[in-house]
Amino acid sequence: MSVKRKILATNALPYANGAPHLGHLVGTIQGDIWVRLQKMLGHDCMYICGSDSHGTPIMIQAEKMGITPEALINQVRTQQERDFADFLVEFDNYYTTHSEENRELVETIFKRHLEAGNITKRTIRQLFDPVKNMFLPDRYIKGECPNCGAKDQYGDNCEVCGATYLPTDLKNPYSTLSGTKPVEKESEHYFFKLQNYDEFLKQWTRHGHLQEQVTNKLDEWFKDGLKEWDISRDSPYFGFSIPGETNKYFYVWLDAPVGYMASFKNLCAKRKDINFADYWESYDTADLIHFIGKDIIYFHALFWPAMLHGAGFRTPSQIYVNGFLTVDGQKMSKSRGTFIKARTYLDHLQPEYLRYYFAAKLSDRIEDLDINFDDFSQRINSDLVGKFINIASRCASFINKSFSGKLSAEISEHMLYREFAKAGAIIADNYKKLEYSHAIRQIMTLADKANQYIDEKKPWALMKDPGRHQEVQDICTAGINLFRILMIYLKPILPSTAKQVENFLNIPPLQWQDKDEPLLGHKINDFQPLINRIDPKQIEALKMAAQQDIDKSASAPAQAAVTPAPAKEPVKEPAKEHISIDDFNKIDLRIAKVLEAESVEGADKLLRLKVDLGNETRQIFAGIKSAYQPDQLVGRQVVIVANLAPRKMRFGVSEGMVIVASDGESGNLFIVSPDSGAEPGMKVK
Ligand code: B3M
Ligand code: ZN
Repeated sequence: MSVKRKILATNALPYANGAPHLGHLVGTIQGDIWVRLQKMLGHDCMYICGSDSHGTPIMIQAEKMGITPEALINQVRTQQERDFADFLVEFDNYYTTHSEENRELVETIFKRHLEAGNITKRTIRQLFDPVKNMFLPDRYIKGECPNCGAKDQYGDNCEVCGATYLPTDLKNPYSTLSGTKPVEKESEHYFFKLQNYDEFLKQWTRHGHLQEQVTNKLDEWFKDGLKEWDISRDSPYFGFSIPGETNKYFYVWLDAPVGYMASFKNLCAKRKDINFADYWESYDTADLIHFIGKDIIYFHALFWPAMLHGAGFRTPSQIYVNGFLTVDGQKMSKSRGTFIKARTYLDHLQPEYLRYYFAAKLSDRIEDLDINFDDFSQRINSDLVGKFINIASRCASFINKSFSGKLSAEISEHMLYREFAKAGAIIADNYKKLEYSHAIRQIMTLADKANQYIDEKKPWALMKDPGRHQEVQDICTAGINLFRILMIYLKPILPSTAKQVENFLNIPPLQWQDKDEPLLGHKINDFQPLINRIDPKQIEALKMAAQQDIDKSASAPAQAAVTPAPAKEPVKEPAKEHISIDDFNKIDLRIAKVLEAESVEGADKLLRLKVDLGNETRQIFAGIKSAYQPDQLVGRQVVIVANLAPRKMRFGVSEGMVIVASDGESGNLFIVSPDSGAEPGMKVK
């Protein structure tokens, strides 16, 4: 084995204002697989996390629930810990940023930067809610878009026309907390002079600590120039107060990453064999690895190394960035019915299914990861049950029944065994590089080979000939040993199945290097089915439960209501009435290009379309099957109503409507298309 390394890995700290959802699991599982691999290779690797417990949203959420922020963050932390553990994510410590360790570390870092002249103070003007008596973060201010006049737009950009602006530019602004008109008010803030680290960061970000895509993203930011960072907030705020100040707090994002250090410090107090300085004060003794989502690159790849370096701590060895989770090609969102809580999933499906599915799709690129439940079931049933587990179940029964559980004393298939064992180097390498999907592909190719081997040898046929029983034992011994190697390779992803296999094989916990020595002359236990097929009913039940969760929370003001399925009867022509131009302007008609079209099982009138809307794709269920073959539509441009409220149908969510001409009676339909030259996303008016 290579030299034993000390590694500290962290996962982004989820906010303590809500239950974990499937999106949180992409990073936690990605990190967990990586850490488990390192442990299996014999390295001394720890995985740290905790709740991000400060900030305005947590304060507001607690207020809404009528409890203290402390009570809220404790409650959520317990749930986070339980949910992650049940997804077999093994954190060595799950702590909180609202801790004494964190306060001390944040104060130390702040003081060192203050002394070094990296922090300045100046007065700024901000919007203030005179009723709530507090300054308003941008997300709590809404108003009319200064560009197009659309109502109820957030303080930073308009969802209707896409314009970006400052909250102070909004027309008729109001506080979403009290509904009153905010006033401008002055206050003194602390700023971290990030630009002092321009040279340092340009160097650091180009020295192999980041994925290439991240480095490129950062180059754009460097081009824009690094700016001072506002690190203070006024009271009322839930956070750490700034020493020497009254009513001023550190901004949550200042203390959040320090929470990694605090969580580790807390672990050091519990475990006497590790030492804080080895991991945070020197570059030679350990590696420091952060797993984060793509939305928090700025904080981790710019602010964080600057904060650490300037305060005399080491900078990270590596930051690994992952994309977002989408469900059936859609952003996870309550209004689309694609929001799934971690716990709701666990109520219906095994955690390892999701771990495997994520692994099968993860690479080191920062792409969004889509979960499509048909594909999900198909993957699990075909790979894990049909290929992998099948090897053991085909061989075990012979060994158990006819050879009293005893494996042969020698391996008859040296070549095949060596081939399997040799593949371990490249598979481990793919895990280390986060190319999990490559690793899975290699493992499944081997699984196919093992099944082919058994198919060719036909032990069930040989068993009928009493003179050939030794051969049967040898074939099944080889089969079980190939299975054992595959289990080693899958163990970082399937730790619970691995435990069952260790029981079945009657062996101590599998390590990576165990692949090199076959298990021979050894007594194994009875085989129990280890992974079950997914029944479509389980998926249905999960989807229903997720929808129920959404309905339950639908009373919350920020959620868009889910509109009911459309009436089946053709709509009768209403009496003609004039509408105003404003009425007409409410309808957002857009050019869209059909990317995919297919029939919908169980619906004789509908086609499912995937359309390109310029900067997004949408799914639309259109009642045009009587007039069009799916293939006729692909590539065609159509006109759609782009701002129709999403409709949840039995088959999925429809996010728009295709405009057709029809006489209303004959059933003849004619899609309305633009002249050539039009582009997807163009407005139709
Ligand atoms: N809580 C945002 C997030 O959950 C933030 C991460 C902090 S990591 C130090 O993605
Ligand atoms: Zn606008």
